[in-house]
Amino acid sequence: MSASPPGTGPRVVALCGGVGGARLADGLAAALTADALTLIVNTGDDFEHWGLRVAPDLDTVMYTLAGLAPVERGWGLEGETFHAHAAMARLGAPAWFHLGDTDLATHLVRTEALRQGATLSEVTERLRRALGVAVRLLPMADGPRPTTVLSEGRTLSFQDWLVLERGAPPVDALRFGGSPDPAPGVLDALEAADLVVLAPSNPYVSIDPILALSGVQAALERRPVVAVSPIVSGRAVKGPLAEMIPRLASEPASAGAIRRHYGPLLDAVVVEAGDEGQVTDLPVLGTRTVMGDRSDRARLARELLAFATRTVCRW
Ligand code: FO1
Repeated sequence: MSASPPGTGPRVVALCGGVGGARLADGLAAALTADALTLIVNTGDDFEHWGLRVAPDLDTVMYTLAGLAPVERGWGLEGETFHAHAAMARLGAPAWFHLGDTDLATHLVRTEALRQGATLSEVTERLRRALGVAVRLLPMADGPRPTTVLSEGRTLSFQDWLVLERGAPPVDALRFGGSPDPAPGVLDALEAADLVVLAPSNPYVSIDPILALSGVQAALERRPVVAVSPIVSGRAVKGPLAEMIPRLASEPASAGAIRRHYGPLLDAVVVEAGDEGQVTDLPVLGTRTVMGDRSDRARLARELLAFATRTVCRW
């Protein structure tokens, strides 16, 4: 059943975080009109650094859609300089996390707006408009929901685990702190969606924090949901996911493990060409899922939308 009134076109919501999620979001933004797409972004990675509120996944998605993200490095801005970082290090400030000179402006504006009483949703709206991003970008929640990693008896904050300790400590379990409501617009967007896309982000640390918010899973159960596997031929495109799966799911990393992770939420799956045989119980599209430039991201998004139309959506 379609949630869109006849003639209005499909409404798509994508859940995302990290580089893979940002790149698919960029492709969807190219393939759909701006009012047809809503992005719901993980904020479990958010933390305070140098007294500033940093929201890595929101910024990665925002910079990618603004065409400002670097091609190689998975975070920050293209052509960035790090003079302020060097100056901070000289003064003895922690230097393990790099805030670039231009990126700093985002954190300063966000921190000041929050200090003056704005919500994260409000300041995100302001930032994305200022950077010319036409698509609606929603933080998953306005209130704090920090992800922590349990590893061999230690509890690590997310960025300590991923950046300071380079994702090396084995992950025994993850905890999502706080109990904020989903941000304004999140549940409404999901209820109105003709299709929900789970981007090729790390399911444990990027998508699960969104799914665990009150009402999100129930809303998804009523909508067609397609996931894009972040595991390609048994390996993660980026980050520590391939090492996390055997430890957390007791099976080798594979597109099949991703499908099983999401369980009954999924209606269809997109995997790397050659990995199709790993998913046997749902419609599968095998294609090139490792995204390069913007036209390649749009190509994957168009293929995903056509596949969803053929298999799980009627619009
Ligand atoms: N990741 C790193 O590995 N090292 C960094 O110094 C670093 C700085 C950074 C600054 C701003 C930002 O938005 C992201 C940044 N990231 C950095 C990436 C980020 O910590 C993670 O990739 C995400 O949290 C995972 O989705």
